[in-house]
Amino acid sequence: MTEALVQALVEMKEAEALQIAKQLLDQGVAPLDILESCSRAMEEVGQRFEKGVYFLPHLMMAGEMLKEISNLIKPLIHEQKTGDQGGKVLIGTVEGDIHDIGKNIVVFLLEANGFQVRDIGINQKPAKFVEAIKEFQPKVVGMSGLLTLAFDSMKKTVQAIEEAGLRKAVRIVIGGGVVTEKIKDYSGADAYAPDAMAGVRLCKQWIGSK
Ligand code: B12
Repeated sequence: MTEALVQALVEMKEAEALQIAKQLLDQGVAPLDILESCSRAMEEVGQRFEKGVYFLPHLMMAGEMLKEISNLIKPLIHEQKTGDQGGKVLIGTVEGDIHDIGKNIVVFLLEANGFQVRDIGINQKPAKFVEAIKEFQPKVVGMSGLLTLAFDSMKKTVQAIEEAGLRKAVRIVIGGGVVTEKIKDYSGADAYAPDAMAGVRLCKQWIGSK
C-alpha cells in the first residue's frame, strides 16, 4: 500500500495520493513511515525532472501534493506531544533556495517534541540568520537547502555567525536533499541530519531531553 502511495505521487495523481495517504493513516500506518514514502517518491520525481521527462509544473504539483499530505499528518504528530522542553531552535532555508517542505516537516516535528521553534522562512540571507539569533537566542540553528548552490549559502551563513561573535553560543545543523556529511565539513556546521527525526534527535542531545 505504501508502494501505491509512491506510485500515485510519482504519477502526479493528486486525488489518489491523498486518498491512499488517508487510508494508510486509518489502517494505523505510522505518520513518519508515510513521510518516508513521500521522500522516496520525490527522489523519483526529481530524477524524472533531471532527465527532462518532467518539468517545473511537475515539481510544483509534487510540492502541492506533499504539502497536502503533510497537513494531513501534522495534527496526528502533534497529538504525540509529550511536554515542553523549552529548548529554542531557529530554522530557515538559506539564501537562493525556496524549498521549504522538508524544513516545515522539521519544524512541526520539533514543536511536537516540545521545542520552541522560530522559523525565519525561505531564501534567507546570512545577515537575517544573525539578526534572528541575536533576537531569539536559540541554542540550535538549523539550515535547510535543497539546491547545490545552498552549500555556499550555508558556508557564508556560518561565517557570518562567526563574524558576529555568536558561533560559540549556538550549535548548527544542516539538512535537505543534497546535503551530506561532506557539506557539513565544507560549511563549518556542527552536524548534518539526513532526515527530520535525526534533526530532532540531535536537538534533544544538544539541548537535553526531559
Ligand atoms: C517539490 C520540489 C520543488 C518545489 C518546492 C516547493 C516547496 N514549497 O518547497 C518547487 C516547484 C518550488 C521547486 C523549485 C525548484 N527546484 Co525543486 N524540487 C522539488 C522536489 C521534487 C521535492 C523536494 C521536496 O520537498 N522533497 C521532500 C522533502 C520532505 O525532503 P527534504 O526537503 O529533503 O527534507 C527532508 C530531509 O532532507 C530533512 N531536512 C530538510 N531540511 C532540513 C533542515 C534541517 C535543519 C534538518 C535537521 C533536516 C532537514 O527533513 C525532511 C524530512 O525528513 C526535489 C526533488 C528531490 N529529490 O528532493 C526538486 C529539486 C530539489 N529541485 C531542483 C531544482 C533544480 C529546482 C529549480 C531550480 C527548478 C527551476 N528550474 O526553477 C527551482 C528552485 C528555485 C529556488 N531558487 O529554490 C533540483 C535541485 C538540483 C540541485 N542539485 O541543485 C531537485 C533535486 C530536482 C532534481 N533532481 O533536479 N522544486
